[in-house]
Amino acid sequence: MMNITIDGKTTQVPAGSTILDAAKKLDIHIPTLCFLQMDEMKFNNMVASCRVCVVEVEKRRNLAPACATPVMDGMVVKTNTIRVLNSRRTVLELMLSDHPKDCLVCAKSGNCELQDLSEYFGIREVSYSGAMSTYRQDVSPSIIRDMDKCILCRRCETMCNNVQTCGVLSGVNRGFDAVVAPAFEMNLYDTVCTNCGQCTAVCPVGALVENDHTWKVIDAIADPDKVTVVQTAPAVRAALGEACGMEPGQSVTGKMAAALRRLGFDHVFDTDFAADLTIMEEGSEFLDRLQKFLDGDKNVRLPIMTSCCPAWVKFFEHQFPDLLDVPSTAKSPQQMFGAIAKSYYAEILGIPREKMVVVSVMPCLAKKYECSRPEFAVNGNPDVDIVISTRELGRLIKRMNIDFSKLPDEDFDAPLGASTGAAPIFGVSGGVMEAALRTAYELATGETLPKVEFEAVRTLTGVKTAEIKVGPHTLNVGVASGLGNARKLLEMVRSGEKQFHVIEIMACPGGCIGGGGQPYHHGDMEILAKRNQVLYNEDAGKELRKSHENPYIIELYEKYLGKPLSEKAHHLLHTHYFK
Ligand code: HC1
Ligand code: SF4
Repeated sequence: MMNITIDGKTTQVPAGSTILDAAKKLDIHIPTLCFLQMDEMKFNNMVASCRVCVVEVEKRRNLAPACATPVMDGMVVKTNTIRVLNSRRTVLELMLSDHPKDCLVCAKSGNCELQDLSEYFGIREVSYSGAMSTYRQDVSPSIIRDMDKCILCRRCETMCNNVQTCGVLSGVNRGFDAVVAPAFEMNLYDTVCTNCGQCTAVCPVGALVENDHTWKVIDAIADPDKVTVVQTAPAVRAALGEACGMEPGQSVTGKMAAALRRLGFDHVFDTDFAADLTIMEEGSEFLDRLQKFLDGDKNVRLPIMTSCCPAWVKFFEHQFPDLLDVPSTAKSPQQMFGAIAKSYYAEILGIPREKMVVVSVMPCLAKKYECSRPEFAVNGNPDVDIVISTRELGRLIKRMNIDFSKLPDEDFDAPLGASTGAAPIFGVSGGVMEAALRTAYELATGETLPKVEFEAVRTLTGVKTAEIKVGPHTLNVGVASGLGNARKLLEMVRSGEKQFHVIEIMACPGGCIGGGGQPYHHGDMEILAKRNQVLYNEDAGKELRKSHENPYIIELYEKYLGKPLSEKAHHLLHTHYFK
């Protein structure tokens, strides 16, 4: 152990700890900007590039960055001398001298860590002026890159390369021209970017933000010639409260339905309905493949892999093109919902699909890209027209003067708003697997499942494997969240190192609760754990907890689709992948 004294208070920390670690232990606040550490997802950005956290160390000539300076035994540190304060202020002013001052119209205003620090240090003017670096804006369906605002903290690079292993972003050029960009400074859309949005989740400023579509939603609602239908993803209800000023960990399902109605949507539905539908199709596809596999059919490969996460789909299309027959062909719940809304439900309403506008609220930025894929359209009319993130819905609610926390709890509309407990848990890593196992077990054995909870897939760990008994079969299941963890499982499949039967992958660490479009958690992993619990509670509170028991799903098959994997179900609910 190492002894250290900071601002007159002494403590002991293990060797290898930084001054910042020791200060945290002593409850002494040292401001940081580039630094961010999330051990649970193996994210560690310790580049010490911003110098906001400098401190004075006794007997050292230079100030030291607290985030990257290891504690030496007997170290004496001061965090608030005039030299330290002046240095931090100068560093911030230099940063601001090359930073746009358009905070009034910046997407990050109110959530910007640079803005917060400027306020914290009471900076009212910038003493330095001169040339400003300028860079073109890069707009992808999911993300806007505005590198004029980049402060070169490298958090996005750490996320994209170390956690997601996509390798899209890195520092290019030198000196004043230095920028974090894709190779050859290509546009994100032309790279192997998965649109996961995790880079936007860690960007401290407005350099990487979602492509905001809130005004498109307002225009659609205001158009008297359109019928607007909204669906909300499982994970949104676990975090929307945070975007509306409530404490983390509160379920706001009923308030969310009420808010969407107040916003003016004609039909307030739920992606959870389509999650139940996904289980019917994916579960049946799995049982079909398992039987053929056990019968020795050489054309069938296992494991089957879930296909609901569009960033994951894009990842395997780019990185594992030899395994395109492995994922389930089932569309994601978002896209199943759109396809059913614009066929089955448009027919119930007696309107052409072109008159309907389907809006999704998602915790995810890749869903914006997913709905734009050409295979998810009929004669150019997309199944899902507009996707907004949880953050954007929070903004809309505020913009429309809705006092969210005081709203009553309301139900979704029928028929596309009904769901079982299997659906909300889609939003947590392991949830789709658990939902699928509940239905696969009962369809395969014809028996009632003795216990619906599958604890083995319920932890927040990045990679989970388990053996699960389903009737006469013992299934090897794998669950990964975060694309780096997905890569590990995929490598095992590719090499044949382990025979899995089913694998669930979600691109974002922790699953959709940690999606790239969720309210910013600023590295606080407790918030993810609370969101997790909201969704498990929602499942436990439901009377029906297995997708095949959803009466409106049963009705949909009886009246429209026939049975799972029917020709009509294939046409509307399944897809294919591209190299
Ligand atoms: Fe997800 Fe899904 S769970 S992908 O993580 O399968 O975004 O919440 O909506 O489509 O249901 C996201 C969440 C979401 C789909 C479902
Ligand atoms: Fe990398 Fe995901 Fe950001 Fe694309 S969206 S650059 S894959 S972190």
